[in-house]
Amino acid sequence: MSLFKKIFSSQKKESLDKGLEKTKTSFFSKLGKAVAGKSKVDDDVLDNLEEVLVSSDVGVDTTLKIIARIEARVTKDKYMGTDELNEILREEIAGLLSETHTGDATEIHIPKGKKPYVIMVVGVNGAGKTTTIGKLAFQLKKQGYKVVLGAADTFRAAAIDQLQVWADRVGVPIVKQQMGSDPASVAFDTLSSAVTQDADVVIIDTAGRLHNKVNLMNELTKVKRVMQKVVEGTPHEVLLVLDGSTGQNAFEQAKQFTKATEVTALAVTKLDGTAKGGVVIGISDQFQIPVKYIGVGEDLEDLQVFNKYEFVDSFFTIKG
Ligand SMILES: Nc1nc2c(ncn2[C@@H]2O[C@H](COP(=O)(O)OP(=O)(O)O)[C@@H](O)[C@H]2O)c(=O)[nH]1
Ligand SMILES: [Mg+2]
Repeated sequence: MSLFKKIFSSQKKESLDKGLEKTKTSFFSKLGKAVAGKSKVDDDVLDNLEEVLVSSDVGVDTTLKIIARIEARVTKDKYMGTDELNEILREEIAGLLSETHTGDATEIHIPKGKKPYVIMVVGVNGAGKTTTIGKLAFQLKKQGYKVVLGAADTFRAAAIDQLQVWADRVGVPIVKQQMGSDPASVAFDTLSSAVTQDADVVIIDTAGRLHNKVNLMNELTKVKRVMQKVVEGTPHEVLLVLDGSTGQNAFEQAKQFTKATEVTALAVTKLDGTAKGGVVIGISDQFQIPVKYIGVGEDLEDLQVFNKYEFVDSFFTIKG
């Protein structure tokens, strides 16, 4: 591994550790209480552990899988100490997540031969779509890709302005129309412009306001159909942005959106501001759709390519 890579990954680790701080503090304090006065992992400890995992937003189904794995280990090793629990959790959760064959990338991957590669970003209002687009554009540009943004969230003037601010910060072109215009028409213009400019990646912002599934479905379907008139097979990626600080509600949103449109990747944001970071473990386990990115802050650099091993490692490491 080159020195640069080492430096980069240690920076990444630092910001991940920092981003997960609230989650870890809360988790370990609960775990401490769960094993207080117990030296061995017995049924009581397992019961308490189940509660800790559920209350840390890992989700019931995933928690049950984790407990079953630990129970199996306790059956083999009856004298398993509670001091080992941390390490055991780390191993078993990594093992569980390794059954899904995603979340092991370390940098953004844009497939060759799809030019422009079109990413449509969806999610409810306030989830962090526009911010994630800005951060993503920053990283893609740094990796050498030519990026164009499309402001297809035309519902509020502020949404268009906000994307413009990010475009200026990052230094990438943006295609927009005035507030209230047809999102599909903005998407069409964006792709046309990207083709003319010979851009590598297009990222389309969308509105999350559509309060019912039929509306949402119709609008996203229309945006897709119109984009396909410019570039065949687009969008190549539909990225659903979920607000991690909403915990179980993020699961619900994922369920709703996957019913409304074909989501191909997930981003979980705002992990830095919450103790509910365990939600990423549950979402990675429960959905067939890979978590590709996590948001760990509001700055340009605060979007990470999700790597489940790095995540679990950071989650279960207590700073000495
Ligand atoms: N702390 C933190 N805040 C974030 C993160 N991602 C987004 N936000 C904030 O969440 C709010 C809503 O984000 P925005 O991108 O406007 O959401 P949108 O409505 O889905 O486009 C803004 O104040 C962002 O700064 C994150 O990873 N960490
Ligand atoms: Mg927005």
